[in-house]
Amino acid sequence: MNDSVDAVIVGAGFAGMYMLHALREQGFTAKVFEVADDVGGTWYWNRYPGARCDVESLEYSYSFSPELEQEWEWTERYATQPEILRYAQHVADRFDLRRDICFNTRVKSADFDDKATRWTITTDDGSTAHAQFLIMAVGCLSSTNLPDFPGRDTFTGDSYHTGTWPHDGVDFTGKRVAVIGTGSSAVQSIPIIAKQAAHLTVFQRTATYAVPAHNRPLTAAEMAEVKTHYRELRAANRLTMTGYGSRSPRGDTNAVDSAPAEREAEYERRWAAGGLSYLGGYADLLLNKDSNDTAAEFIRRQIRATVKDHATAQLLTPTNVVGCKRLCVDTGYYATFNRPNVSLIDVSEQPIEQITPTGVRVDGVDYDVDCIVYATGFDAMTGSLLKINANGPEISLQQAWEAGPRTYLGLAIQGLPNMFTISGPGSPSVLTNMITSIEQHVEWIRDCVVAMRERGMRRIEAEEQAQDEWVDYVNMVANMTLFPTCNSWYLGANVPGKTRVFMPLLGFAPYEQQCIEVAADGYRGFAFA
Ligand code: N01
Repeated sequence: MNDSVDAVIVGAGFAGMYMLHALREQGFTAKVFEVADDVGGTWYWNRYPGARCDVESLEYSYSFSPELEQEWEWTERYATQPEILRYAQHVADRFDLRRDICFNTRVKSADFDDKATRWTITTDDGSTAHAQFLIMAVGCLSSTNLPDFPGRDTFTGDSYHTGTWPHDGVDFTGKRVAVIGTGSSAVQSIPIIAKQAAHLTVFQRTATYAVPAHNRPLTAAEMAEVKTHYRELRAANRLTMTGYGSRSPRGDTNAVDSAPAEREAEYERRWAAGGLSYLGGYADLLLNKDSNDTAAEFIRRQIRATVKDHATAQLLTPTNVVGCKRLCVDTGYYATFNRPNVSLIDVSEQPIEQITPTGVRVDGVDYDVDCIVYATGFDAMTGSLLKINANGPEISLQQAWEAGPRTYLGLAIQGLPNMFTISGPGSPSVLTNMITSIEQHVEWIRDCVVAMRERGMRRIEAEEQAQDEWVDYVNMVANMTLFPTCNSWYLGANVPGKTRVFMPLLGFAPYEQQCIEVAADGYRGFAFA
């Protein structure tokens, strides 16, 4: 492969793959570096039992190629990890992407040479590549968070993290298993692990809201219906706040203004339909605590009605704002705690004291197990970016983000010229259908570099004032909502020592419009040379 290209892309997940394709289509040369030995990003790594996407498969898929859309057959309402990985592999083959992807290669550092207007990218095997543009497609949830529990390395059994699961799978049959964490990864894996294990002990720091998936096979008729109207569906999704779910539109009235019986019927309807659209019942669910309480209380009642043991039900019942941590989508999560081989340990007041050679110690009590599953999430949105030692002419990424991430549009960072971040902090990314957000970013970056080429410009950098205003805007929007009220990974609160900043921007459709306007206004807020 040529070591000098127009663009180096870091990561071969859905963002990196489409970025490569989009640049190639415009006649640019590009090279992708990927740590894994295949494409897929998140869906390459997260192979834990029960892993599947909680955005419906007909929507969690690329829209850029109508042919791809028509030929790919999803089998279930929510696709499993293996099926999504097969889809990513199919895309790589179909668009002949692999010839420009260096697998098994980690980017260690990147240095911008202002005179030459190009980046030198150094990888872990010591080789270098040169590129005018550096495009970070590293994923928002790809740097695992493994808490530094005292004694963690002394455990003599097997340990796993849901985000780096063994490729051959794990058979828990007859084993005593600990799962630490109760976020989405745990909610999906716990019911399956519980069926295999001799005993499962779940260590919960914060109780979780989960709505039923009601997953099922897709019928030929519904596939045909969507495929006939795919363009309209994609366009309608891009007009939503989340980039998906237009088939189950968000209510435009406020929960506080609705009669209790009406609200109950609406929550029942959405609960029966299943999935994340539960939170779309009313316009103000994440704006008004009283409204949120009505939606939260409905779920709490479902938990109490499902879980037979009163004390366990109490422990499993969340008290925080529903949706301010990512809502989970489950298949039998709460009911799993009715099994005689499952116990729940509260670590909210007394944190995990120690991992011992034989298990987990909490409040002086030892829980001996054969395996520990860390379902403890990710250093989200910034973790993977900050692992790369990226140096602009005067400032490094680490310095620029010392007090938390700062970007312009979530796409660019002042001080790091000719570098773009796909679904970076300050853009809607993790609050949306990731593929919709990825496509929007890829297309914006593609159009931007095409415009630069047409105008004979080689250097682009976010202006400080535009970035400052953007950061203020992202914060202002977040502060209008209930999102900052709980310790979520959106705020970096799950990683000890991480600066507490609400990282994503709410609202896909208004954001896309802002990006369009910035471009139409001659890329307002960017300096060119
Ligand atoms: O991670 P999480 P995840 N001691 O951060 C607990 C996406 N995703 O991998 O809540 C004890 O949500 C932590 O406790 P607390 C989705 O966007 C999507 O499950 O911080 N416990 C929490 O319970 C999701 O939101 C899908 O108090 C500790 C858990 O570990 C995101 O990925 C599937 C602890 C971590 O939960 C991340 O989900 C899976 C400690 N020291 C994931 N540290 C679908 O599409 C952390 N915890 C369905």
